[in-house]
Amino acid sequence: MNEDKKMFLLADQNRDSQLDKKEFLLFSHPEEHPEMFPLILEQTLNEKDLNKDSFIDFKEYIGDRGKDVHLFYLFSTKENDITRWLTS
Ligand SMILES: [Ca+2]
Ligand SMILES: [Ca+2]
Repeated sequence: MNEDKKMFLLADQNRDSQLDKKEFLLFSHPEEHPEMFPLILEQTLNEKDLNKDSFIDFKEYIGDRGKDVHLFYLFSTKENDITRWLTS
């Protein structure tokens, strides 16, 4: 099942296969509705968890964004704990 279909089914709270106004808001702005959070979380995990171990580690979290600027920044800070964590 694709992601939009899952989102649609979860938003369709009375299961009539149509979205009324309230349900459409759930579908179009899921991040504003707590009942949609489990699905957002699942989708975000799937997307970010590159090695599929069900955890998002820091490298997965920063992903492509962190390759240059962010890594340089992190390694050049005095936050030794973060540096150790990244390199371990
Ligand atoms: Ca409905
Ligand atoms: Ca992972």
